[in-house]
Amino acid sequence: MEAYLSYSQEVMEAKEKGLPIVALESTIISHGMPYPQNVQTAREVEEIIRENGAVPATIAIIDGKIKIGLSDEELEMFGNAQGVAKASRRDLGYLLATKKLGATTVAATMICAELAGIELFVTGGIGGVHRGAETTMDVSADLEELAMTNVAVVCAGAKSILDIGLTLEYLETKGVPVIGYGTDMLPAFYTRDSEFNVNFRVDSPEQVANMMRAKWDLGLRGGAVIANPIPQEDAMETAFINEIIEKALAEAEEKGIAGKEVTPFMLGKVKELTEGKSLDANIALVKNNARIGAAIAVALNK
Ligand code: PSU
Ligand code: MN
Repeated sequence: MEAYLSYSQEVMEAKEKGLPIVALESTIISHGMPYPQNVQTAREVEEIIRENGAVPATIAIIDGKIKIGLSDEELEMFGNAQGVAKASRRDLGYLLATKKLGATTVAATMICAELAGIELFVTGGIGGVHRGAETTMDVSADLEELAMTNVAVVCAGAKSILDIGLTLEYLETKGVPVIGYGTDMLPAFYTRDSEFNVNFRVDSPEQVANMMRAKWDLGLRGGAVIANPIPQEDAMETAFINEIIEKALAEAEEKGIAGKEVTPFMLGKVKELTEGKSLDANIALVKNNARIGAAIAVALNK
């Protein structure tokens, strides 16, 4: 297994010294944001993690290896490359064997983080149960991964391009705790609130760390969703963003977008319809998550 893993210098040293490490995904870089904001954001997020006492490990599939931590050149190449495959659980073997570029989703990043011994992962939004999933069966592999892989995921909640209620039901069935960081309400990515409550509210990094430790000490497999609301000043107006999401969903349906294309299509469409405002919100919330995630990684490391 170690033959497939390739650590950056920084992450290797952090492992040797037993420093807290935060995993970061790469689908957000290749499919979630346009170049060059993607690379710039990735760099800034890494820097925020360092400033908050942890070591960032951006994960991607490059040249037949699972890279745990990217060099600056690799990040630049990856963020600007054409035809990078979106890599979830099912894609890992193929992409490694064919030495193609792969951008790890939440599911694949969790798998790679666990292989590398990293317990905490920061991202923007997780995949979930899509609206209309009762007929399309479009349920993100992220949810299954949360059920079985021991990595805690800090995100800004579930986006309302998804069916948030069904996503919560699925997570409940699979025994995945949904934790509100400083909130009782599940945040909906662009907005601080949704119509749904979280399972548990926690107000400090130590509480999150203690909860994860207790779960894992018991041998209970799986991760947790740690939902951290977007900062007030960066949040979008609920009615405005919902209207845009409805439009984007209608267009996706009309065009017959399906499978792994759905989420990237929706993100791109929402950005277009908000004239870039959704991208600004996305960048702000990821940075906010990086701050909290680093603090949780530090607490988990104690
Ligand atoms: N949500 C976002 N930005 C993203 C994604 C989701 O706001 O970039 C990406 C993540 O990598 C997530 C993936 O794991 O989309 C989910 O894709 P799917 O729904 O096809 O499982
Ligand atoms: Mn899907």
